[in-house]
Amino acid sequence: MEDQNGRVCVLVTGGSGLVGRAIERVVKEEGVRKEGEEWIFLSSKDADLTNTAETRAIFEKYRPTHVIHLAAMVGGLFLHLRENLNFLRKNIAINDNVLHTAHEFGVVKVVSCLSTCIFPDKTTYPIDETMIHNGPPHESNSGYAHAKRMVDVYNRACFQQYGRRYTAIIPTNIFGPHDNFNIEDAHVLPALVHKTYKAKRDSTALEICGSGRGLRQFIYSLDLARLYLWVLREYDEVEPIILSVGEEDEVSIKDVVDAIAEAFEFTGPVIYDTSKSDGQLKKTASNAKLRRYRPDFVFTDFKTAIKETCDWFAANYESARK
Ligand code: NAP
Ligand code: GFB
Repeated sequence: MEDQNGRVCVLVTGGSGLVGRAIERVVKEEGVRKEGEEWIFLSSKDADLTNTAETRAIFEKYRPTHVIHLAAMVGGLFLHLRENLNFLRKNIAINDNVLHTAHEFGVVKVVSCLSTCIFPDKTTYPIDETMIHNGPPHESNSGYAHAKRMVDVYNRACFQQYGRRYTAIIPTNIFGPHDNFNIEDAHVLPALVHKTYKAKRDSTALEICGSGRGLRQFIYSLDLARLYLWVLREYDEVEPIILSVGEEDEVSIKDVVDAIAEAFEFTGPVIYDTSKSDGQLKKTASNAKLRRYRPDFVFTDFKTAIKETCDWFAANYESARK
C-alpha cells in the first residue's frame, strides 16, 4: 500500500460520522493499522470540503497517500424531501474538491462512498454494480443520488485520462453507534431507535412514519468498516463494489420496528402513520460480487447489532447526535 517513498498516510474525510467512527474503532482495536502508517480522521471543523481552498489546505497539511472519502451531506428520506437541491449542490462540491485535489496531490488511491439508493428506481432485481446509470433514481433523493453517481463518472474519467485507479463502495443502509439519531432528519433505523427509547421512557405510543412495508438491507457500521478497509488494501478495480448483506437478509421497516422494540423491551402501542411517505419501497441489491472476493466474511447478526446500537444510544443519550 506504500507510495513510492514507502510512506502511508490515510486521510479519512467525514471521519467524525457514523462510518468514520466505525473505521477509527476497527483501525485502532483490530490491528488494521500497520507499523508507521498515519491515519487522520477529519470533521468539518478541520476543513469545509465544499470550499476548494480549505480542501487544498488540508491536503497540503497532511500530504495523504490514500483517502477514504466519506464526507457528505447525509440524511433520511424526510430531509431529502425537504432539501433535494442542497444535497445535490453540497455533495457535488465536496466530491469534486476531494477527488480533484487528491489527483493533483498525487494520492495513490481514493475509495469514495456511494449508496444503494442511487440505483434506478425502475429496475429489475436484484440490483448490481453494472446498473448504476441505467435510469433515473427514485425522485425522493434524486439530488443526492446524482451527486453520488458523478463520483463514479469522475473515477472512470480520471482512470481514462490519468490512469488513476480511484474507486468507490456502494453500501446499503448503515447503522450503529455514533449515528445521527435526529427523529426528523435521520435515516430510519436511528430515528426509530430514538423514538422507541422515548416511548419506553415516557410510556407513550410509538409512532412510525409510513406503512412499514418498505424493504431494506441493513449493514452494521463495524461490518462495513471491516469491508471498507479490505477494499482500501486489496480491491484494485475502478468499478465500484456493493457492500451489503445478502438479498435473503432484506427486512421490512416493520421487522426493524419489532427488533428495536425487543431490544428496548418496549411493549406499548405501535401506530403506523400511512399519511407519511414510504419513499422507495425496495432497492434490493446483490452482494454476489463481494461474495466472489470475500466468501469468508461473516456479518454480525442483525438483532445483535440492533441491541448493541440501542445499548450504545441509551448509554450515550446526553452526547449522541439527536
Ligand atoms: P454522517 O454520520 O452524517 O457523517 C458525515 C460526515 O461528513 C461527518 O464527519 C461530517 O463532519 C462530514 N461532513 C459533512 N459535511 C461536510 C463538509 N462540508 N466538509 C467536511 N466534512 C463534512 O454520515 P455517515 O452515515 O457516516 O456517511 C458517511 C458516508 O456514507 C457518506 O458519504 C454517505 O453518503 C454514505 N452512506 C451512508 C449511509 C447511511 O445509511 N448512513 C448509507 C449509504 C451511504 P461533521 O461531523 O463535522 O458534521
Ligand atoms: O433511511 P430512510 O429515511 O431512507 O428510510 P431510505 C425511509 C423508509 O423508512 C421509508 C420508513 O419507507 C419510511 O416510510 N420510516 C419509518 C422512516 N419511520 C421512519 C422515520 O422515523 N424516519 C425515516 N427517515 N424513515 C436513504 C437515502 O433512503 O437510503 C439516503 O435517502 C441513504 O440518502 C440511505 O442513501 C442509505 O432508505 O429510503
